[in-house]
Amino acid sequence: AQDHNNWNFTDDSFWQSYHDFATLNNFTETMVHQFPDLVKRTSLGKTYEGREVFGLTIHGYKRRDDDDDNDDDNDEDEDVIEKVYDEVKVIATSWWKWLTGRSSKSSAFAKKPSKPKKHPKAIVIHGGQHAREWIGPAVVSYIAKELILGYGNNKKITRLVDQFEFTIVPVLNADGYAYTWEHNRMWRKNRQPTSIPFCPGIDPNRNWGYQWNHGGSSSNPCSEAYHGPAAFAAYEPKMVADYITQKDNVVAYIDFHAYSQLWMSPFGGDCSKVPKDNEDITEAGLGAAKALKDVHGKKFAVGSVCNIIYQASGGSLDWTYGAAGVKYSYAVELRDTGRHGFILPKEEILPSSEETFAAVLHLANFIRKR
Ligand code: ING
Ligand code: ZN
Repeated sequence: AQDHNNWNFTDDSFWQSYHDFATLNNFTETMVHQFPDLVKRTSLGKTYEGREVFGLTIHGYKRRDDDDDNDDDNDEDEDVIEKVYDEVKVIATSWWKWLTGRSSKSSAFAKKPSKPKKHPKAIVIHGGQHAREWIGPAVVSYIAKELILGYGNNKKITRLVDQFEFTIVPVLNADGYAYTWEHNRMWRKNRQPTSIPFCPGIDPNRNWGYQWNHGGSSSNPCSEAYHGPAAFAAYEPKMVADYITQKDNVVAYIDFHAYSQLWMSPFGGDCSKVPKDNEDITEAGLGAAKALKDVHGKKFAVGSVCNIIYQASGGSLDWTYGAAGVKYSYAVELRDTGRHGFILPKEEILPSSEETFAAVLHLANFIRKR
């Protein structure tokens, strides 16, 4: 009711207020129509109440796939090197012929092999796993917008969008999100029925199928952290897990929550377990937090879910890392640190989006250079 339907998504004012599920869908739909070569709309599936959960996949049509492109600004340099290489080859080949009277059979001057085309590495980002954490969908939509509008205009963004396929899902828990707009602003879980008729809703972030029900979750359907009757009984974690499984090339995953200003890594369920990639994961996380702080000065602490907030099993990043092998798996608690909590003022949406976008770019660039 608070939202209207003729927004200009390139205008800052859109990014300075919260939007309902229909309007965010309108945004994704519009992006696909305006940038059909760059953006595709992906349906992850339907929720219990029948809402379709949409994501945008964003990937550059130049499809460079240049994994060994290791420097910061060497795009032109590479073209020059290629040209020099060709010239040297011509000269060397003719000298060889003059010396030996034969054409070159040497593989040293064979044409530089073009790399086999492979499907790009994927980065999956979503907000809105928890209904009341409205800053998540806002920030995540903004990230999609920046990647799309930056493509072809901003060199760093262009390179990353050419290199990676981004899948961005603004609102994962669509039923819960709609419920917070229409009935109860503080609702957290999804809206599917439980064994107790007056206590609907599974906590989607206690229902993922890696060490499900191993502490830090509840078997009581009336609890805010109800882990559900079985792993992946909730629609939302199941649809993301299926999506990641069928892609099989996901290198990074970020699940945006609020609030507390934390950049968190696995694990949440088992506090004694340390990821085997912990050094890289932490280095990338610290870099992301620094990139974030450089924008508006906000401090984000970095560490594992279990060490930095509390034990919570059945969380998203434990599954993406532990079961799906997504090396850079994170859960991020966005602004603020508790003054406003879930009811973050709309004046903070744009700054929060800007700083988080910087962090995501840093992470993608970190992975690109590995
Ligand atoms: N925080 C998350 C929660 O589900 C979390 C923290 C993230 C736990 C990832 C486990 C895994 O409790 C909020 N604010 O929801
Ligand atoms: Zn949350």
